[in-house]
Amino acid sequence: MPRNLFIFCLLLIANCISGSEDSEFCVKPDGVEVESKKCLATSNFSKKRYILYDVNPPEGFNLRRDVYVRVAVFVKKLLEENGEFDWNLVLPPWGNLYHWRSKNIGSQVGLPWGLFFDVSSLRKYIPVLEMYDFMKEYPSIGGEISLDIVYVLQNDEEMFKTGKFKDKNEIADCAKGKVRYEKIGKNKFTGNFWGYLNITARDVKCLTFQGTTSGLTKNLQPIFRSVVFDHMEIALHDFYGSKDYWTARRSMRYNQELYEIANEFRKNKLNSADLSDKTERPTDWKKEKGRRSALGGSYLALHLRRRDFLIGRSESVPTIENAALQLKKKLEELKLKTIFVATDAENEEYEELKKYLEDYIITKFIPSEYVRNKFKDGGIAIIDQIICSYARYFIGTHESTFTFRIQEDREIIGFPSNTTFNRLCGKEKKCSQGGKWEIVW
Ligand SMILES: Nc1nc2c(ncn2[C@@H]2O[C@H](COP(=O)(O)OP(=O)(O)OP(=O)(O)O)[C@@H](O)[C@H]2O)c(=O)[nH]1
Ligand SMILES: [Mg+2]
Repeated sequence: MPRNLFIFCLLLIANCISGSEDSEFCVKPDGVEVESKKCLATSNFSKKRYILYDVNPPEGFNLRRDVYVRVAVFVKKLLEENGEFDWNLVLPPWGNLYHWRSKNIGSQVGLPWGLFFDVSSLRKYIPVLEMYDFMKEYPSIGGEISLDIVYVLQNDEEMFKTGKFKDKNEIADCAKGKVRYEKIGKNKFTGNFWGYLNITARDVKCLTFQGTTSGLTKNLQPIFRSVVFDHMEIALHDFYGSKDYWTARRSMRYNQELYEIANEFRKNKLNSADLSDKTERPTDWKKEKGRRSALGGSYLALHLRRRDFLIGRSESVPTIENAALQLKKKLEELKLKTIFVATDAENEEYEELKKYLEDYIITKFIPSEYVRNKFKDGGIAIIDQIICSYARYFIGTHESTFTFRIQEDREIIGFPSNTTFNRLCGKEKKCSQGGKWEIVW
């Protein structure tokens, strides 16, 4: 055995035994059987385990935020029921999203969670770490990180054909053309690891999966220190709408600066402030309590989803003229004079709406160059959502996850639910309000 390799392995063993439990693992040098077994045995000294995940590339920002809740509840349960290991969730960087098309604001890939969310708040629910921190603390060889296994979740097409669903978790052949990993050597797969070229995996398996996230527990073998679940959107919520769901959701406070920008806008343009609006909240989400006494600023907020919704969901999306009629009726009923509009509409559509509502004050958030460059499309969307979440009354777009996230925030802030679960009606004969997912404390 080469002497330097022997010393390397000894050092690793020493690390595993004497190092803090936080960060060290034995790395198995490839091609050295005897030593690698020793190293593998000692790797059990460290209890730190990492869950990583990714989502189907076309999925939008707001569904991805929901997938986080599913995974966070999963990790919480692992910590409670599988306490032998220290489970950690690695936050997949944001980027390459279909809707994030603004130009001249710098790159919109590889964005850390801290840009949008308050990571210390997330940490009060489960241990999470940004990808760049994971890459610093996970062992690498020559700057390359080799993850233990990737499970690519895939639907059971048969169940979708028959409509008969039952729990399934089976290693299967990978669906043709859908897998973004390639074997390039013994124990080595490349692929789209959040855009990092220096990450590979030792193994990739496709998993026909139907069921909730907790069903994935059986795929976590003790020997795997790092497990990736790709297409995590396929795993369903364990307890959708339950207390666990809402606790995880409440931990998703936004980056403080985004609240400050939204508050500034509320104060200057909407005459809205927490004290008078009865929307004051503790800084620590864990101290927040259930209530239905929030009043909100004296404005109606509208989430007017257009663009792809005009094609994909034309039935449930009104014309601008019809939207204006619905809004007028509501403003009269509520005796409000001001509308805040969050929208992805073209400017002509926004101007058209203003034209139909000449007797009212209509405003939208226009980000400064600083805000655009720093927080990008995702941050601007969150600022819009925050402003909507503090309004006296909210009207959303049917089945938009962007709208759902606003509704959840309003439930957390403590509005009476009839001011929240409202939508613009489209051309449908019967305009149902859709699900009313009230908070559970
Ligand atoms: N700033 C801003 N952006 C918006 C608004 N509405 C939509 N967007 C953009 O469009 C994206 C919405 O896409 P998704 O997050 O997929 O939500 P959705 O398309 O409404 O819902 P799904 O049908 O479930 O995908 C956001 O992430 C924003 O980039 C809005 O009111 N304000
Ligand atoms: Mg979408």
